Amino acid sequence: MTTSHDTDERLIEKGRKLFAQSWRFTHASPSIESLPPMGSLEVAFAGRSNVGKSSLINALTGQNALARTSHTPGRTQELIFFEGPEYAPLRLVDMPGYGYAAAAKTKVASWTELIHQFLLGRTSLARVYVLIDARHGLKEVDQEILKTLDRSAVSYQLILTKADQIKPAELASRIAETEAALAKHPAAFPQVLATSSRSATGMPELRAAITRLLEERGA
Ligand SMILES: Nc1nc2c(ncn2[C@@H]2O[C@H](COP(=O)(O)OP(=O)(O)O)[C@@H](O)[C@H]2O)c(=O)[nH]1
Ligand SMILES: [Mg+2]
Repeated sequence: MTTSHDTDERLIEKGRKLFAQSWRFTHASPSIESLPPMGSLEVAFAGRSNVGKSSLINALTGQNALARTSHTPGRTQELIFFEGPEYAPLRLVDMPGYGYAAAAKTKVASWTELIHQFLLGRTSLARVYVLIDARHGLKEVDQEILKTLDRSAVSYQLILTKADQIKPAELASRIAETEAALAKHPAAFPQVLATSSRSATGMPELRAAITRLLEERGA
């Protein structure tokens, strides 16, 4: 008999193996015109500047220098593509951060346009993870992205980052509060994942979820 517990264990192990392979940088796009041709399924990571997108990609793949992490917010303003092993065609996309207050208005407008166009018009995009800082919770700028995702056909889920920075009780209430806010977004996964790139909390579960997605899409 196969139980859901067996399924979870199987996906965790398969996810571990998938992400233990070698991942590599393949492409950087500063504009919609320069995107790589669609091919493999894509999983994108969106969120405010400094929320931990690049760190999460590094933690997922166990490759600390894969995605560039920065102490200077607003640096990655391109869509950055990474590819995995041949047997599992999958791309990870590190998205430009939004909500960076110190940037020029015209620049912010063009980054915002790039983010929203990508989320709405990319049929190879299979899932978007929207990262939210566990210390701060959902902000107004995040709501704009959720609204765009509600209009797109993409499945999306929220991830709380930097869970190591707050106490367990505070994390539990942040999760509950964020899940409550998702009631207004029926297109989103109702559950929120809590992660830490520093302690690797939530990484096995996230790898398993991406592996499940690949299986569902027959990739
Ligand atoms: N404590 C802690 N710090 C983190 C974590 N993830 C990222 N950071 C830090 O947050 C800052 C921004 O991370 P980065 O991945 O560059 O964010 P991005 O702008 O969204 O790509 C860096 O100083 C990281 O070291 C985490 O899980 N825990
Ligand atoms: Mg980054």
